[in-house]
Amino acid sequence: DDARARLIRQLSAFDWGLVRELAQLVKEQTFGPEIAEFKPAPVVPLSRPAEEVAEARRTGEAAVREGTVAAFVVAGGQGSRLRFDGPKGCYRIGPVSGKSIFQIHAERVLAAGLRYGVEIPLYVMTSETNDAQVREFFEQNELFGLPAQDVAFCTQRMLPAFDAEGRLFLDAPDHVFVSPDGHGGSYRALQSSGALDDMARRGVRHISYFQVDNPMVPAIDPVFIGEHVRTGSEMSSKVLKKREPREKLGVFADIDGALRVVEYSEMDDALQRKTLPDGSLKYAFGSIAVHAIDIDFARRMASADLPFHVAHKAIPVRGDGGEAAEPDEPNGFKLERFVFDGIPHARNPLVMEVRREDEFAPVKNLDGDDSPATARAAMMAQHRRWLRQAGVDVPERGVVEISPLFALDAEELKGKVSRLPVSDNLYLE
Ligand code: UD2
Repeated sequence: DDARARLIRQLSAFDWGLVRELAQLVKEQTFGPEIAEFKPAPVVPLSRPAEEVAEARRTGEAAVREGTVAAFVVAGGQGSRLRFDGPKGCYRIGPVSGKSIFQIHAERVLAAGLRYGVEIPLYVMTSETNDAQVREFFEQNELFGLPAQDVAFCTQRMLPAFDAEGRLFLDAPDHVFVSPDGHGGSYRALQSSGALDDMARRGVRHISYFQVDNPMVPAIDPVFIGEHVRTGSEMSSKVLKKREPREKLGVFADIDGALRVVEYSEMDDALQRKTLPDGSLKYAFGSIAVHAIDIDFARRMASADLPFHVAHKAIPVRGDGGEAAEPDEPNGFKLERFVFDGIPHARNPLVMEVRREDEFAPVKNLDGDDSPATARAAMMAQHRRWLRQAGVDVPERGVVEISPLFALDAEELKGKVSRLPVSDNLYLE
């Protein structure tokens, strides 16, 4: 009876209109990622005049100082590729300190607030799969020093997966398999949790959006915010030069005058490798999933009919013994919305280039590319560079880490450091 009650409770909470729609979508969907050649979107390049950058910085700093910017980290994903038992944000990435990714993000928000003399709120998106763990982690760590009124959580929606006939999966006798509805669910999560209202009350107008899996991302980037504000963009995005043509990053496209992201999985090999007459890569820039989003725009997107993307995945199913097991081969279809599908609806969407070595080292895989090892190496290389720029002689070997609470960038470090004792194991806080 208990099990039956549980199952009925879960089923009663489903939005059946949507479930039917999604089942239909799965039944009708055709696979074929191939998208025809398209025009790459214009990018605000790194190589613009210094005065332009300075002006953007001034505008952005003023916006932050006035309290119009909030930080928002999406952390509702399952991080299955990392095979880490827990929310990805709890992964201890600090090369010396062993700080978690969440701590690093939170300290960047705190440090930016101290720098600009304002309380910057941090909103964290979780999903049913990790919400309790994430909240508990923040509480255990005393919100990493952030005041309680400056930290808020919102939880994204879960959706069932379907087989090719549009049927649901049971992963327990009394439970239908569900998974998070994609980072595109963040608009709705911000709205339904009251986060957007809370932002409006505080005078926040722009959201600095980033993914939990990138420990190098500046939580608050005045230059980016400044470009976003001064161009009157409703949703802006950061890109960088791809490491190689097939790097798994979405590409910004100008399709019939509208800006949109073409996911890497939608482009075939030949298209990804396409070159221009001068031999350079046609789709040279990749999205690092960092956005500046206006709150009024987020509110609009929360009720917009953004598309669902269908992914063929291995769905855990209940075996004869009652235990759920993940099959070796994909057996079903998950549906997700993507945050960047908002971009074609935005006024003056802007795309800005940044340097990889300054802000992108994602933790996706257990080893190899985009793993904890490559992220730590990139973080240490950045901190060595900052130290050298500050006139400190740092050895190539050894472990180096600079806490966001000590310095957020090379400039700040320079101001604080005259002579430092340097050892093999350097940690500055
Ligand atoms: C994403 C982008 C890719 C590139 C790359 C940069 C997509 C489809 N692709 O690739 O173009 O920008 O990131 O690192 O987004 N998340 C949630 N809820 C969900 C699903 C994901 O919060 O329901 C979060 C998740 O915690 C993670 C992030 O979104 O921080 C990225 O998700 P992913 O690992 O599915 O995206 P990925 O690496 O394929």
